[in-house]
Amino acid sequence: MHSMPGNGISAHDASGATDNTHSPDSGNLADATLLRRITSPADVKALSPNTLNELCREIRTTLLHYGHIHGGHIGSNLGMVEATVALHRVFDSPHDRIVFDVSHQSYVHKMLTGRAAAYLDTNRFGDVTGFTNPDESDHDQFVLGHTGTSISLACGLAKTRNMEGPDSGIGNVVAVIGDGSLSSGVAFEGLNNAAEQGGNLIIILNDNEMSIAGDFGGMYGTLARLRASGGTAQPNLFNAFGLDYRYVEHGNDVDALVAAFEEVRNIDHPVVVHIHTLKGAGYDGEPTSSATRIHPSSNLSHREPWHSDHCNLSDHDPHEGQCEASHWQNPDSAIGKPDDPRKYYGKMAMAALEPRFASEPGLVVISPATPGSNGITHEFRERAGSHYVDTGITESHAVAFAAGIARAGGTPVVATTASFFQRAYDQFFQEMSLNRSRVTVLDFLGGLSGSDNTHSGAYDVAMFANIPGITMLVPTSADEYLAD
Ligand SMILES: Cc1ncc(C[n+]2csc(CCOP(=O)(O)OP(=O)(O)O)c2C)c(N)n1
Repeated sequence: MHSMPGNGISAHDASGATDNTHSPDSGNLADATLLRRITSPADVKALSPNTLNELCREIRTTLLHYGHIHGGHIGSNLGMVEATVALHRVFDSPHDRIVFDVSHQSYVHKMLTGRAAAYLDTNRFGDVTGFTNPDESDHDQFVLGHTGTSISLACGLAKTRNMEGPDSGIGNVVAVIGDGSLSSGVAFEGLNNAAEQGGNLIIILNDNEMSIAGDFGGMYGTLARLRASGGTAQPNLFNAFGLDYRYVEHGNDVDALVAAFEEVRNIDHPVVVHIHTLKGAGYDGEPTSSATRIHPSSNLSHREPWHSDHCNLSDHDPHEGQCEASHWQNPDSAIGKPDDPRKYYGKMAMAALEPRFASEPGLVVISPATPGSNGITHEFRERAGSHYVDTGITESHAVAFAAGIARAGGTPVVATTASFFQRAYDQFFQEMSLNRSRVTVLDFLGGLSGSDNTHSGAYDVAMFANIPGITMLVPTSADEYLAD
């Protein structure tokens, strides 16, 4: 059991076992009396300080209930409950601009900005989208769904404020970015711009030690040492970019966060506030009163399913990311549990590649941080060893990396979702096409599909078809798929 101080939140049992504590009926939403009264951030500010924990408890119950019935990025949002309450307690949105990276963690923000009914009332669950959207609210700055751009967008908002002053109508500018999203190259471009630009810019780094799967990359050792040292370890990645830096160990303690955010509100230069949170906090039910926070750093794989759900949270396969019921039945599943098409075809591809590892040392499967949703199971990754590389959220790098492997005579297979490949257009063009690099690309969820506007694969044919030398195959059956 992992617990945090102050608020008595607990998370998933380290064994990975999933309990059924949270049936759709668990938590009496009729009791969400505080949350029901919140119609704007002004109402959060009007609460007495000692009711903030109760508001967080109500929000967490609401998220769990919503997740059971509707699905969504519940793990990410559970970890951000206290931080979002503290943001709206301290900052003055929409005058102060809060930019959520990816924005999959913005459910609590939506609850606190006039949209709580869309999470409280079952028959209104479809009222809001899963990401921020300015068409929904003035408190939402951008339509987003891809990672890593929040710092750049925030730099842009801050630049205009710096140039136009009060006429811009922009106060503090806050970017909220996860540790996983920080691996996106564009995030580093944003960090690099921020210090040079100067002026007020507050970057909240929500470090829950996870991307969808585990984090990948040398940078994460640096973050771990910062966490272990209470933010004092050297080298400090953010100082190296010329940025001021603060650390908050108890990132699920609303009072600690309010204090930290108050310190940086109206700051006159860019600052990174690194907060240590727990993804899925509160998922396993009954609160614990333990004052000891034990973070499950040693075994995070069991938390991968918490990233997002498309159905009942208690119905997890502990090693899989989603459990969306669909008409796609996995014939290999002993219990006949259906896989969605991405997983179904992804698993099939991995099953075909795996026997080749023994005789093809240069065969490498590359996933830019999206293994679970594409059928690259935890078990497969373990067995594949160095034949599998999760490059982090790095589509551009992943494609260029594959081109390098191909040039050296290896056999790269790059797999991710079609809309994320948009990030790598130039690497497809230059590193792959102009260099005639032989790379196999597994392009999931391409074409017209049921995804939202931020994840639509509708542009993949147009994108790939315009790059010389790419042969695009669209199998219509498992036989065709494996033959390709
Ligand atoms: C360009 C791009 N690639 C991949 C994804 C898929 N994706 C969505 S969220 C996410 C992980 C984000 O991790 P983190 O920023 O740490 O946030 P957390 O969910 O842990 O709070 C990934 C890989 C994406 N949205 N955009």
